[in-house]
Amino acid sequence: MSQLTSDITADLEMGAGSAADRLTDKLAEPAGTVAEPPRWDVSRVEALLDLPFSDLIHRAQLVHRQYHDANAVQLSTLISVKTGGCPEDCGYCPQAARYHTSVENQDMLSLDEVVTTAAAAKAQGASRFCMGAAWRGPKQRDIEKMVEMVSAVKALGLETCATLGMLKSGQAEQLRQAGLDYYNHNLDTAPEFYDEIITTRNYEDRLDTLEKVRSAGIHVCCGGIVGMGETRHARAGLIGQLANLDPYPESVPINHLVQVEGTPLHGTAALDPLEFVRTIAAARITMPKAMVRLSAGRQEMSDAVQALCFLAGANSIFYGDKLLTTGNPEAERDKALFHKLGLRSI
Ligand code: SAM
Ligand code: DTB
Ligand code: SF4
Repeated sequence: MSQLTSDITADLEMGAGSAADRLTDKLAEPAGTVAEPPRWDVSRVEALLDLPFSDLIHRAQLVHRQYHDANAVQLSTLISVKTGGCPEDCGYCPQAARYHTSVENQDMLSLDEVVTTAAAAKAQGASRFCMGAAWRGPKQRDIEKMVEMVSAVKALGLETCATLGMLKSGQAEQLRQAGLDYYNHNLDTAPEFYDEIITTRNYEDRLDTLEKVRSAGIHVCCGGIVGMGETRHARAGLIGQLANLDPYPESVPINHLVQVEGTPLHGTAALDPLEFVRTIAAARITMPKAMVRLSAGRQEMSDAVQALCFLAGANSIFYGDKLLTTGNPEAERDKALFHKLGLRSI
């Protein structure tokens, strides 16, 4: 056990009140100036992930209850507005043109199709509607269509989110103008593992798009994928990168890799579900005010693992029977799960 882990464990053993105070001092104190070290260097996040499971979940619960209603979960529904044929080489993605998967390419949906789906999502209880496109980044004519979609979805009274790839100067402002509340752009994994997963865009490109989103006044939705064969150290690296964004993202999707036949990552050794739960807990502790979304991979998860994710601080899910191209639990299964756990949707 590392020194930091044993310090944290000792704190937790001192009792709930003092443990919370001391851990807040030790782990959650933000750095005030650029000259100071990052708030969450990898070893500090790794020390969290190394905690005994119950201590980690206890700590996550303390943070979660300090900032959120522990029984409320936000619902976002996804739609793929343009599917497949993507020029990028993300090793997990069924929409990359270069991999032979069963995804059928679909040109951009019409405004009507998007609005009808958004209205149905709202009627089912979703509060946010996220529009995704299989692009390296949008062209100007794509932005014009997205602007129409965003304003029409916003007019339904839903929060709007889009994930369209890398943005060029001025595009984020146009989306903001149309009423875009959130832009999703993931870091995906730790910097040192990144090149094994994607080569057609680099980490800096991603940070650059996040900066454009932030400067345009759009909320940042940024997370990653676990279960891609990364080490625990790399999971700590991803969480550290996210937590050290200044400010950290308002919304943090933690995806479990959905293994799709034909993609390079198909056949990756399965991740222990408790490691996934630990990653959620680390996201919660390091980004206390963020909405932490239990994202892709829920269809393959038992109710028990999902319940542990909520206990670890997840307070958002993708809702509706499809993610972008792969399956997600049916709304009825989620309603039954929420009922069983006494959760209410927001
Ligand atoms: N093309 C845009 C981009 O990549 O920036 C937006 C859409 S892309 C599909 C959005 C995110 O979905 C990716 O960054 C990745 O984190 C996630 N994703 C894609 N395929 C996945 C899979 N098989 N399992 C889990 N997450 C996945
Ligand atoms: C995110 O972090 N996860 C969502 C959303 N942002 C766009 C996408 C998950 C995609 C899973 C694979 C698929 O359905 O194609
Ligand atoms: Fe393209 Fe996005 Fe898939 Fe990467 S994750 S291949 S950029 S659709």
